[in-house]
This record gives sequence, C-alpha cells and structure tokens, in this order.
Amino acid sequence: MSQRRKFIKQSLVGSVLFLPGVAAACAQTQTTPTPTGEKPLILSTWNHGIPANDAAWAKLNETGSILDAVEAGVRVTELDLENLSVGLQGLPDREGITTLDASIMTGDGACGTVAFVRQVKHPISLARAVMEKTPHVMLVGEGARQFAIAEGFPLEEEKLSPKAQVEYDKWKVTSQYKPIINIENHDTIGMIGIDANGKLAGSCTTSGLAYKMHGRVGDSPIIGAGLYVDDEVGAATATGLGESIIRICGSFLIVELMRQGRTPQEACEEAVKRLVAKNKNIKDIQAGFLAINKYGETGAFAVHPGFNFAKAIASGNTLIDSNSHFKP
Ligand code: SD4
Repeated sequence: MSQRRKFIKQSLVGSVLFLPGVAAACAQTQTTPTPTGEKPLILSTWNHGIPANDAAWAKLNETGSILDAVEAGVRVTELDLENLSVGLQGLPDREGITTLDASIMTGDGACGTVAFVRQVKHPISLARAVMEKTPHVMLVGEGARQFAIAEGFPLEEEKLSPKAQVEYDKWKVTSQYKPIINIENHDTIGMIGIDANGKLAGSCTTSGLAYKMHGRVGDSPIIGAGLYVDDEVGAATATGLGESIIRICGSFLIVELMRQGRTPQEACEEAVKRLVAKNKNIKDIQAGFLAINKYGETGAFAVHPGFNFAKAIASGNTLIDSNSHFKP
C-alpha cells in the first residue's frame, strides 16, 4: 500500500476513534429519504401507452408475471393500425419495406431482441422466444425470420398498410431523408413495469425511423440503449432518434445513475443532458426517456416538448406530459 493511501486510511480510523460524535452525526445526515413510489406500476411511452398499459395490467392480474404483462401490453400497439411507428403497419424504409426491431428484458439479466426482421406481426414475442429458447440475445434479419418460421410464428404478406402506402407515396415525391421532431414520427412503444414484489421487466418495439436506409437498426433492440432492466436498481426505456440514444447507451446510463443514488427523474434529466451534449443538430433530434426504480418511483424527460407517457397504478392509468430540456 502506498504511503499516501496508508495515511488516508489511518486518518479515517483516527477520526472515527477520536471523534465519535462527528461520526454519529455523519451517519445521521446520510439517511436516505423514504421512497415515495408505488407498486405495481407500469409506464409506457406516448398516448398509445394507455391501451397498452390496460392490457399489461390485465395480464399482470391474470398471470402474476410482470414479463407476461410487458409483452402483452406492447402486443396491442403492434396491431394498432393508427400507429405508423410500430408493427407491420409502420412506415417503411426507403425501399418501401417495413422492418421491425424489438427487445424484452427482465430484472435478473435475461433478455432477447430481434432487429431488421420482416413479416412478423409480433416481434416482441419473437424477442421473448430468442430470450427463452436460444442461448443468444439477438437475432437479426433473415436469421430472425427463419427462427420465427421454426417457432411457428405466421409470416404476413409484405404489403404496406393503406395509411403507410399513402405516406410513403407522398415521401417518394422528394425522397428526402430527414428525421423530424414530430410526434407522428416518434411513436415507438417502450414499456417498463414493476410488480408488487419488486420484480421488474421491460419491452420495446418499433418499425424504427420512417424511410430509414435498408438495414438500419435503431436503439429499440439494443440492450442498454432502448431498454435496460435490473432488479437491484430499476428500469429505463427510450423513444426518439435511435442514433442519439445508442450514442449515450441511454437506458443503461439511466439505470447506472440510479444505482449511484440518483432518483429516476434526476437520472432521466442527466441522460438527456448527455444526449444534448453528444449530438450535433440537436434542434432536429427528439428523444425521451422513462425510468422506474425498485421502490416504484418514476422519472421522465425529453429533449424537446411534446413527449408524453402513460402511467398505470392501482388507482388508474393516466397520460402525463413529460418535461423537457428545451422549453416550449
Ligand atoms: C428508432 N427509437 O428506431 C426508434 C424510433 C422511435 O418513436 O422511437 N420512434 O430510432
């Protein structure tokens, strides 16, 4: 041990031995505030989070499994014909092909994801199958599709939904690749939940960025970017421009900040601050985060105004506007 470290160690021992009053006072001031959270609790991104939370809550009551709940919840959004950012009805890539990304994770570290997958109606369930039936975490593209066939997932015909076709035809007029800050353009569902015993799980599913390059994968199927869950600490999920979220390992960052003592709200705000610092053209980038800690306390924050989320607790399921780094 170096002389300096020895000295520091000795002086700490000395202070405890000779200043018991000070040590006792320190111990008192370090007591953490009583958590104000609530369990069970489910959070999900955007206003489609309301029906998704309802389905998740019903599933939690039915099976008692928070994993079942977060899968069932986002399956509702995967079939929502009004949603142009999730499921096979989502807006396609530049070539007119819809490709999907999804991830699912539980607080014990189990996780599964699929990316750049075609023709599968419920990529979240395929991600769960990757988690439960393979030794892997992530399957992509043709491999994911082959796995879907092997697991008995029906493959859908590759055809844009009428709404997506209209939008794609409009886009083709200029074919300009420019992600825009727009609720219509950022509609991914990320869901995180905690059961009454403190078990956590999360899910995230998307058709990704509209008119992306063929093969582009966003944050949603990247564990640590679009989703991260740890029973010892809490969970986080993300929505918005995936590249900006991947760049800061957004969801993992939030969970690690909570591990170091930040509240979920403080952790979300710090992640947004980091994202703002690390991304150029921030005025063109929207991203939002949700977090829960193991006490059932919550946080939400976005780069720009406009992000909202649904929060379900025993007394009800409500839509809440998130605060943001840039003000209206
Ligand atoms: C992505 N994060 O693929 C997704 C897009 C998104 O609401 O959140 N849309 O980059």
